[in-house]
Order: sequence, then C-alpha cells, then structure tokens
Amino acid sequence: SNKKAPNIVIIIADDLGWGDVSAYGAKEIQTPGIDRIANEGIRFTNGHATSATSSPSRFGLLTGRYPWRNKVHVLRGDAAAAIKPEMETLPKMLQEAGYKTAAVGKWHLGMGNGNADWNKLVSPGAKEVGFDYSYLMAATNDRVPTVYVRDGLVVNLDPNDPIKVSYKQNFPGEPTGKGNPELLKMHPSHGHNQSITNGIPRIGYMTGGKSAHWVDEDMADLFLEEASNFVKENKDQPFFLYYALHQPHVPRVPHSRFAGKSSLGPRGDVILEADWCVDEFLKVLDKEGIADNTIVIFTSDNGHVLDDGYKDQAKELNGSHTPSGLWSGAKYSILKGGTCVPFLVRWPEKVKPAVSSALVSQIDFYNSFATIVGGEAHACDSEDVSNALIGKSKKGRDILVVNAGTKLSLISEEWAYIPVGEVQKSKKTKKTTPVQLYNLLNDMGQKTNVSVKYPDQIAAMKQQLEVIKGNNK
Ligand code: NG6
Ligand code: CA
Repeated sequence: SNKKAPNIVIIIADDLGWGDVSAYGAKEIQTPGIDRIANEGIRFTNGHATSATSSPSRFGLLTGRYPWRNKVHVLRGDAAAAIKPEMETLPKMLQEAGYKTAAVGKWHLGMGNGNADWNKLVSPGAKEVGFDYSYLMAATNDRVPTVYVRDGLVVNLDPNDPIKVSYKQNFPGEPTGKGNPELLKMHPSHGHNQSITNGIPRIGYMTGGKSAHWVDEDMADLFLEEASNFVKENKDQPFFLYYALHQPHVPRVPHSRFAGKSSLGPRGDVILEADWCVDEFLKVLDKEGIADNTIVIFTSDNGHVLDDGYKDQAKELNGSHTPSGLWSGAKYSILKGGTCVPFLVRWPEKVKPAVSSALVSQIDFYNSFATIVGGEAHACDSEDVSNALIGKSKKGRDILVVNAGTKLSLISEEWAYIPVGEVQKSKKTKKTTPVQLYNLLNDMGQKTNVSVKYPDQIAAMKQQLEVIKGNNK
C-alpha cells in the first residue's frame, strides 16, 4: 500500500446552506458533484463552521482558535491581516510535516498592515499564514478591490494605471452604484452602492487598475484552473490545497453556461456552477491517479442567505426549497442554521462511505490532521476528532462553541445554550436577548426555548462556557 502521507484538500463554499445540497435532501436543485463526495465518503449531519459569517469562520478553520477570542468579525476589503505572522496555523503545521500548500479563491482574512498599497507587494498575507502559493480574491466578491492577488501581487496590473482603494470616500470622477444606476446590470437591495466593476456595484471605493479588474462570470473557471494546476504540479509530494469557492455569495453572477439553468434564479445557477467545479476538480484527482490517497473535505463557511444585498430574485424564486435543511436560522444567526453546514470527508483508501451524526467543527481540522499526518498539534480550541472524521468513531466533540458576531452558543449533542446577550441595534439602542436553551434531541429546529424548565442545565453550561472562555492559551 501507499505509505505516502495523504494529500489534503478543503473545498469551502461561501454561504452554502446544509439544505442546498441534494445529498442533504435538496429536491429543487441537484448537486451531483458534491453528492459524489458524500456517496464516496462520510456525510456529517452535525458538522459546523466556527461562525455564522466568513472572516471569523475562516480564521477558526485556519488557526484552530475561536475567532471571538481575537474579536474577528466580517472584514473590509482593505483590512489588515487578521492572522498575525507569529500565529500557529493549519497550513504551517502541514508545511512542517512536509506538505506543499496553496490557497485558491476567497480569502477575506485581511492582507497587509491595513491601508495597503495595492501597487506593491501586499504583505503580510497568505504566505505568512503558511501558504506556499496563493491566488486569491482579497475579500469577498461584493467588496473592493475587485482584482485577483497572486502571492501578494495584483494580477495583470498596469503600472501606468495604479489602483487605489478607500472605504471612506469615492475618488474624483468615478461612478458609483448610488449615483449612476444606469450603468448597472445588477441592482442593490441594500448597501452595495459604491464603486462599480463589471456593471455591478460593490462595497467600498476603488479607482484605477482597469486591466486587473475581474470578470465575475469567469471567476469559477479561473479558480478551478488554479486549483487544478496546483494539484497537477504537486502530485508527487504531499500537498494541502485550500480551495475557497466564491459561490453562492452575492453578487451571484454565473458563467453563461449556467445562467438560467436552475429553477431558483441566479442563486441556484451559481450553486450548479459551484457543483460543476467540484465535479471537475474530482476528475482531476482521478486523472492524476491520486484520488485514493487524497482527503477531500467539502464544506461551507456559514449558513445560507437569500437576499444578501442585491436584487437577484433569490427570495422570489426560492419556491419550496429549504436551504437551511433541518435547522432554524441562517447566515448571521446563532441558531444552528448559521453554522451547521454541509460537511463531507472522502478518503477512498481509508474511509468507508457512511453517514455520521458526530459533533464536529472546522476548527478541529488543525489537530485532527496533525494526528493523521503526524504533525504537531497545539492549536488552542482545536480538538482531535480524527477518528470521527475517518469513520472509526461515532463520537466527535462533547461540546462546541459557535458564534454569530458577539453572540455565542454552546452546543452538545443534546443541548444548545445561548447566554443572555446584548445586541447593539444602533448607536444608541441596545437590545437584550433572553437566555435560550434548546433540547436538540427532540427539538432539532430550536423552536422551543426550554430555559425556564432546566435551570440546572443552564447553570452547568454557563459554567462550562466560562471555563472555555478562560482557557485562552
Ligand atoms: C455584509 C454584506 C453582505 C455580505 C456580508 C459578508 C451589506 C448590506 N451586507 O455586511 O452582502 O457581504 O457582509 O458575508 O453590505 S460573508 O459571507 O463574507 O461573511
Ligand atoms: Ca460566507
């Protein structure tokens, strides 16, 4: 048998819900590519992203550290690197274990020291996080800068047309979504009315760099090509690829091959496009003869959202589709729909197809892969759940913290506890949310708050959460 350490690929979608995948029961949309991973691997039904939004979720996955310890929230496109160069990370651990590493796709973890000059090397960035190679969109597809960044350098930049980015004010003479709706092919429903790229208004202002601007319709093919090339070039040594799909985050702009191909409008179309990318990527592993000893994870950075700021008919055309599946809540929510996402693990050489209800989190990849590859585990909040991930055990974690902004939820297989919270509703008003307790064994959908009935359970979980909070290694 092959003694070589397994290759590791994490494919992470952006805003894909638990119920958006046909392997998880979706009927209105078929995802045969993603389903292939489910059918040939383990389908986790209680697998979580760390957080209900992107930056904190990705921070947790890559560092094994709860993002609320570092107050990481949704980052601007010009934010400084949130993962500091001195921090331990999953890709660094794998590099030390002999892996070649790459990140392709959505980053959203900040680059540079804040207020970067995008005409020069932007550093620190993915390299300092532990990626030998990176081909990234800096933040999100709805935020400037709307350019690709390869190894810290903007791709296709013309030095005679320097690029400038601001999240405070527009640049003289530049049209905006707000002032020039006649230039738009897609209109905002809220926010998203600043600089325009490719006929789509974004968050933030940008000028220059015209030759470097991305074309949304081509993004999926480009990321797939980058991911595939990395695999082909590194197939003779262990590699780690973090392949961060941009779909189905807004703006939802599929290639013409997928436009109109689902019954759910652009949101469904880009899910079909993402699924096709997954299928094509799996074919590359097959063709290169490395599928058997490659661990492929498929997951999402947070739960689904329908209207996330553009008029793309996601709500109107949703019909009877249930993108959050069994859960209540969605992206931004502290209920399970915020963080319980598609979570698949395929490793043909070692893992038999199965369905698992083990409680696992993306934050556990760090210490679990450390065990699998013989690397050094020392991430703060990561737990070794490798036996659950490879199907040797039905048991994952005892307890997990997830967050939505500043709200936390402590989850076990049986309970979800959400402490009393204060939510800043505006500059002046705060809203207090009551303590919540749900019995997940008979109320998966978190419909009935049973906090009044179980004061002892609340006290115990409150205590447990305090211990975890204090365990700040
Ligand atoms: C919100 C944006 C939303 C999305 C989100 C981040 C508005 C009105 N809403 O602030 O469109 O970009 O941030 O999503 O601007 S995430 O999946 O990257 O976390
Ligand atoms: Ca997201």
